[in-house]
Amino acid sequence: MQEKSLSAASRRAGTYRSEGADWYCNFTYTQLVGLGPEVGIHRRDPSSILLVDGVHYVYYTRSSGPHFGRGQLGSATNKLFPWDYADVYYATSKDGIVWQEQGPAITRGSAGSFDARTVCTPDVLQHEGKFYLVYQTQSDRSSYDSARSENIGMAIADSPTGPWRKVDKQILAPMDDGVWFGGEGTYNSGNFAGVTHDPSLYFYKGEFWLYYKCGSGASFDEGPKRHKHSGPDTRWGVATSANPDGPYQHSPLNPITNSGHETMLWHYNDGIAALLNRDGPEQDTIQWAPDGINFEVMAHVSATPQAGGAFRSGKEEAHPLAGMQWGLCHLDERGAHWNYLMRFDADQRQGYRVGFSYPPSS
Ligand code: AAL
Repeated sequence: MQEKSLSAASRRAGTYRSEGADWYCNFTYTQLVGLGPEVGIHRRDPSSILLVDGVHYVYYTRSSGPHFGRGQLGSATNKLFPWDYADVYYATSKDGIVWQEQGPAITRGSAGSFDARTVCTPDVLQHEGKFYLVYQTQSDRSSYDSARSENIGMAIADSPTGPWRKVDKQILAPMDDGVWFGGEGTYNSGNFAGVTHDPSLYFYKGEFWLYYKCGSGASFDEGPKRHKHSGPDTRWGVATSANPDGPYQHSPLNPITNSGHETMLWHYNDGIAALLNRDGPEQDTIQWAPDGINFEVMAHVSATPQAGGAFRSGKEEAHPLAGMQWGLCHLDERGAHWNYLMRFDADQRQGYRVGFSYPPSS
């Protein structure tokens, strides 16, 4: 038989693997009661969600008052971002829709400490009767330049309501700034600022695995060059430790993704699955790594939740997407002046999958 001639697009299509419909979903969004839009208050970057004794818990960044943008870099007093001069608050809910803000879980440290200026973007892990909060910190330094002023902090409690005991120093500092891997004209060219943003903590293979956003474009003064063809080239790293509070070792394979902004991951099939949203050539994909490190694309998805924190049901092995059936995410300043939280649900009704419950039950 004569070989069919193929367009460039069809030739390319032959190089993409199909992992099956079970990895694919749409997303629906629901307004929350209690954590929705509020003039004067930013709520954003929600943690994973826990269910303890019939009550859901979420931790998130909360700040008040206006912010003035990166243009104020270097100013000692101005609030630059919605997550600047912020604290970590928590809220509870029976049904995942109506939430009651309970107050602060973690507040900024005293002047001069590594977490003096802001504590934000938390995640939470429940493990063997303890609760571990990890979060971004900014010291007293007046600028968010590539100086080593942003780190990851941890606090530990016996209950999701606290009291939280802060670990007295950062548990992870950024890798050095650097140059990607060469490949002029490819996505691996250019510089990056080493950061440790969006920490997310898991207990996996007998150790604590701390995923984070590890590269953020290039140094800020490089301007538009930071944005390659797929948006800011954020990527993720991981660091592991035998103990929850460290010392953590950055993986020598970092970065372990080439895309993705805020982290959201879950256990599946003895590996780790991830939703990579909004930035990079593999933006808006669901990926899976059999070893937690070497990720492959399983599905391309759209309208992905921003800064999602998934409900940790403990039943993640039931289905590829059981670890992110629903959760909270934020609408940030691209969509709302005062940032606020929303609920997302993974919806497979259009995939005709039988047996995937929608809306999900906890
Ligand atoms: C987010 C996260 C980190 C950034 C900022 C606050 O959504 O990527 O936390 O630093 O924006």
